[in-house]
Amino acid sequence: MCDSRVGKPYFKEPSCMEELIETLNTLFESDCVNVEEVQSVMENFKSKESDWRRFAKFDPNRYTRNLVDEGNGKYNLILLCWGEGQGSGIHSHSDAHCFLKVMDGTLRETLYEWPSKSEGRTKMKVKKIADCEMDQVAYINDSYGVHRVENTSNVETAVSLHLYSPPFESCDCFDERTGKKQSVKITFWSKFGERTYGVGACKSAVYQPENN
Ligand code: 2CO
Ligand code: FE2
Repeated sequence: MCDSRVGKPYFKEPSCMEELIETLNTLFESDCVNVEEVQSVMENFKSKESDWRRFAKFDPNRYTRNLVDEGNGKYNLILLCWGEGQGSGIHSHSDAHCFLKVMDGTLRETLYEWPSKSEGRTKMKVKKIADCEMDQVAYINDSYGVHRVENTSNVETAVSLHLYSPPFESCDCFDERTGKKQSVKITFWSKFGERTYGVGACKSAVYQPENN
């Protein structure tokens, strides 16, 4: 991971999803991810429903993951749609960078410490709880801990845009009561605005093994 770059170019505010993707593609040409720079580009992209509507698919039972762009193989850009009260299980991020921008509603992030060596027996410890409002960008990687994300509202849905780099296909999920972990395969509810079908495709909310 690299944090600084000499002579870093100035990126103007992306005015639409296409411009955001263009800028991200430029940023990820280098193998050296500048976290602050990506975060600032995503923050400067102001949420307009017209930009994300065609990717926004809700499921009454669980949150959905909808692929927006594959970032030339360097990252996945995914729109997550959270119905009222829906949330993820506690999960890690497979050594990837994870940026989460709220496009609509509010999301609560609960950060936990990694389970101790005596995993499987101890209740997981909460490190921090933070609410993320529209247009804010949160960041996590495995060195921060593991987290759960929830739409705690019972009356409003929420939508968020996530960038994962490098893209990953599975992660670990944790049982809050014991810290016991389980590997979970990640799937998409839709790709590029089209519903995905096939084995596993409909199990789109990946991180809720307790509910599967
Ligand atoms: N990582 C979860 C997912 O991709 C969402 S929580 O934000 O990182 O389903
Ligand atoms: Fe996550």
